[in-house]
Amino acid sequence: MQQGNTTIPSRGRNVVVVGTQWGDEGKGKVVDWLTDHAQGVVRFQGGHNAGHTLVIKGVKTALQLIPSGVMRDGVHCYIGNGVVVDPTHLLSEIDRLEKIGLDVRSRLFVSEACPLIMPFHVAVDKAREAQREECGDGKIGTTGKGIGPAYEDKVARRALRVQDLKHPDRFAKKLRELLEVHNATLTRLKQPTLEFQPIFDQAMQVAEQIKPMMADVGYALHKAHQAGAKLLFEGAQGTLLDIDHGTYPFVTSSNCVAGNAAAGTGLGPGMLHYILGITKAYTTRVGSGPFPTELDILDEGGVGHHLSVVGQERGTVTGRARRCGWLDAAALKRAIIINGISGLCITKLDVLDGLSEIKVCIGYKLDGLNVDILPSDADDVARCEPIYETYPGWSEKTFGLTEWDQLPLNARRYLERVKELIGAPIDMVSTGPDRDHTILLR
Ligand code: 2SA
Ligand code: MG
Repeated sequence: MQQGNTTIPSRGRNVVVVGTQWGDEGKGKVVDWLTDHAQGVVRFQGGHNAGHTLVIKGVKTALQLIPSGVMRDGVHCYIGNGVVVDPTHLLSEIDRLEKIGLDVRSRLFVSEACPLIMPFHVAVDKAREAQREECGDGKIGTTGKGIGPAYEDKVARRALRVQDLKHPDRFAKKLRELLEVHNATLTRLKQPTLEFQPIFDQAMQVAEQIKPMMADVGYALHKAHQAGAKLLFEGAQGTLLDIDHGTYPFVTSSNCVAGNAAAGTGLGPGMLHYILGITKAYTTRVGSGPFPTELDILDEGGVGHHLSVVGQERGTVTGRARRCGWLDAAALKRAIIINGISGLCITKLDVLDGLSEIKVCIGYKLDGLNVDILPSDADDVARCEPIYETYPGWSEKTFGLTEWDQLPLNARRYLERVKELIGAPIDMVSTGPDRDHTILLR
């Protein structure tokens, strides 16, 4: 993968970009940067719960469902079968992008096999969260977009899919069945039920606009690859939110790990040549669940507050304040193994500017024992006490730097140590939100 006259080393040409933490690592910016030399960008999981923020020439754009490649003229954008699609949201996101002058419809390809998110999924998602809170079980802190209930229908083999939008009779039959299931849940949760007709009418209305974008995405990717296209697979959320490998049940409902770039698109795993892990120079988490290195973001003058304010750590979709803490190398180690990371991009290094000292968690004390990797059981993670290494910080500004040699000595030492601790190469460093605020290391 090339950028300017520099090159990201890869054994082949297709790159998978995944978050190695709890999401919001800055994947959107990196995908946009890499897209300079890609012909296709592909989403393979999640839905419009994702919030990928891009800053181009000082102008900020947040994407939720549409691949970040849309910001580059002529780049093809694919929504793979692993993504859950809210058709009404899809059209509103397209409209928003068209308003800023982008041509979207002619280069967006939506897999016919994507499960649809319908209004009752949103209602059930929200009602369940309210119930969890009421029962004192603690909310998961979902984005309230209906993601979990939509994936439940997929796994239960009853989901409405994008292809059903082409067949009104089939759509109506499946919709009635689904409404029965979800209205029963809503009734049990003491929430109003939903009616068939408005949902059906709305779906048929959006269907007309979505039909021209429907595609056999797996085959289209295969043909693009055969024709020499470089493809970028854009992960959403992060490894520690993965339905299988994350801090279950405080996770999202899809596989966020690199392996799903194949199953979630219909291209074989041998076509995934380079796995780029995106890691923020500290850690954030939005929503509930254990977070060993968490700091108090409300303690003014404290490091947590610094990270939250300087890093502008708020949910892109929900506006929620993100929880903040030190970098956790023991959690990263897990992410590197699961994803088979080829190289890392460390983002938001500039947020650490001005801190007198910087800590990294290198393992945990768990029930009196030393542990060197994030445990898989969330209850164990909640009992983990981080073991830290402490390094001197730097007072110089790293914001916007583009060369390794321009970084303060302590920043370089910090990155070298992180590399050693996690056992994966750092191939890129991002020093600000803009495309150009990027250092390439190899
Ligand atoms: P869901 O809605 O079922 O996927 O929520 C389940 C958990 O997954 C977390 N999650 C996220 N975490 C970080 N970033 C996400 N995207 C938005 C962003 C989130 C936002 O980029 O900021 O705006 O709040 C994202 N999407 C899902 C979620 O917090 C739950 O912990
Ligand atoms: Mg985000």
